[in-house]
Amino acid sequence: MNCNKVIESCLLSIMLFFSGTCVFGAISGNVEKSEAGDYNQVIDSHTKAPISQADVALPSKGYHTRTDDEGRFNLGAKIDAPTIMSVQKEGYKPFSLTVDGNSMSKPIVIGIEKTNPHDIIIDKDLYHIGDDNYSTTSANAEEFRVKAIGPFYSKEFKIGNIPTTDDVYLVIGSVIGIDTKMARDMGQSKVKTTYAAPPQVFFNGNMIAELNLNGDNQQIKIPRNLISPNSTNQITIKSGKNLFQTAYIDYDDIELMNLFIETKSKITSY
Ligand SMILES: [Ca+2]
Repeated sequence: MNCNKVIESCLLSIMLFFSGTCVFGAISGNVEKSEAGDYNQVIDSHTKAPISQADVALPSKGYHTRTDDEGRFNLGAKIDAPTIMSVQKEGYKPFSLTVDGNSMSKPIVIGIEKTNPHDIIIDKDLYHIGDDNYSTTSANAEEFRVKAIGPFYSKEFKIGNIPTTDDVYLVIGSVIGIDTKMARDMGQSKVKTTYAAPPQVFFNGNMIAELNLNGDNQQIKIPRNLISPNSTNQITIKSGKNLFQTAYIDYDDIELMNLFIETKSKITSY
């Protein structure tokens, strides 16, 4: 393996896309730049061993493949706009990365991480939230191949007993299509004349974050007093409304993938 530089995907995306809740050094995966002449590969981020039979997909394009015995894979689909790519393997945290034709023009090595005992995978599927009514200049509009589930996503899931010494985070693996003013100002959305309110994230009915930008590995700290331990908890993500459409309600159409709960000990070693 000729890996000379490790770039955590969080770092990779945070510079351009991130809204500011990311915690460095504690993310669910990373992308290692490989030297030219290599191939796409999935490895264990700690042991660096290749991972065979991992599922690699571009869900919005309906494209699926698997890594071979050396962890190698080819993307047989043309990527002309930012698209969510996912890598899934039993025993590992679900991984996703927003890729485009440029980022996939050179081979990449993706390091995925084993799940921790307290991690909770809420959802590994891709969802389109909104109303299927969007401008062709919207951020990532050309990638919306999955029918909208409506203006919000909601799911109940069990949380066990989390040590009081742990901080708890909701991690959104990837999100594309957000057309907020900030996304427009950052060049993520090409919509010139309008923008939308940010999608809102609720935990057990309390708003814990607004998503202003598209990107990967957005980590949102969940206040401990909102968590019901050893019980069912609920996550809800509501799409924002187009703030310039008064004749009818136009929800911002977004796509998101990979929701999970990560816990981190407050006692960290650097
Ligand atoms: Ca819409």
